Amino acid sequence: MKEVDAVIRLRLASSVALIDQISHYIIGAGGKRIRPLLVLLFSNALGFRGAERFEMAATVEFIHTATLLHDDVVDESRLRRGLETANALFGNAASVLVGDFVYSRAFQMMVSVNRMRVLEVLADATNVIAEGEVLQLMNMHDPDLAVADYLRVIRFKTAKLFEASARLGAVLAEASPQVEEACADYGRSLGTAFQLIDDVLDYEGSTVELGKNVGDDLREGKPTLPLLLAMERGSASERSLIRHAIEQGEVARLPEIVEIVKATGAIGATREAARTEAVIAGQCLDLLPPSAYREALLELCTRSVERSA
Ligand code: GRG
Repeated sequence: MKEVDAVIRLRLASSVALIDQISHYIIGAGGKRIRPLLVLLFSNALGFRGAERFEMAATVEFIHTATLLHDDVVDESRLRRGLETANALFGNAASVLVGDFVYSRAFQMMVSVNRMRVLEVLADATNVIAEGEVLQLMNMHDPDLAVADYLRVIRFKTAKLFEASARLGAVLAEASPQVEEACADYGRSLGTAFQLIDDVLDYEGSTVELGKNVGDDLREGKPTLPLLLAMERGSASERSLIRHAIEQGEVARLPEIVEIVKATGAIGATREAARTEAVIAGQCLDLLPPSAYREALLELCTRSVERSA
């Protein structure tokens, strides 16, 4: 991961001062670096030791960073990684444009490894992520959203980049199609579990630990699984309170809604759905040869669902 950080620093360079300032601001704020970790763990587990793995790991972190810069503008978020968001500090235009810089730099990096399959995987992934965000936009303020449609959004907007990261490890190692699919399946399930927990933490997490404001999803009228399940399980009056909050994007009664989401067992059920996905992810690892890397990938499944940040 130190090598990845070195590539990130090297590749962020731009002669345009504002690009340098904003890109270093968001990258320097840290983040868990899970997606690059997936590239490294899978390529190592499959015996690939070439320097291209560091370039690919940095590339997926750049794509992730670009999506965050864009997402915080779309969501009007004010806090990210414990700091003011780039849009809060530098404005929406600068955030979107520097996001475009980081995104297109990622494409320069993926070309540099000279493998058409890498380009294919990442071009497809970024396209699906964008589709996921548009789908989510269409679902805003809709309390009647079906659970299957919610799951489609999270597979697109979040799980797809996890899937691509895991798959890239296999592509670099020139693994068989069967092993490559198992790696991709792991990433898809882990990413789904990860987003389910992200949606739980928006109701029961702590702003300080998360480094972003809890309650943001409700403020935007985002119908996530904790709310959908709470409506299914709650009384008529609880259902109508949540419906109204989703329709209006109203947070005035957030504490009451958090109580309902917890008391109806909706948080527990969402966590359980995440655990199920994490178990499915773990089973995908059976096709990999035993190694410390495979063990780490298994541990990541547990950690991703038991996390509080
Ligand atoms: C630029 C390809 C492209 C698309 C733009 C706005 C947008 C379309 C996509 C946003 C997708 C998005 C932000 C999904 C949420 C993913 C998510 C769970 C983010 C938080 O990830 P963590 O917890 O963050 O790994 P850290 O801070 O640890 O890196």
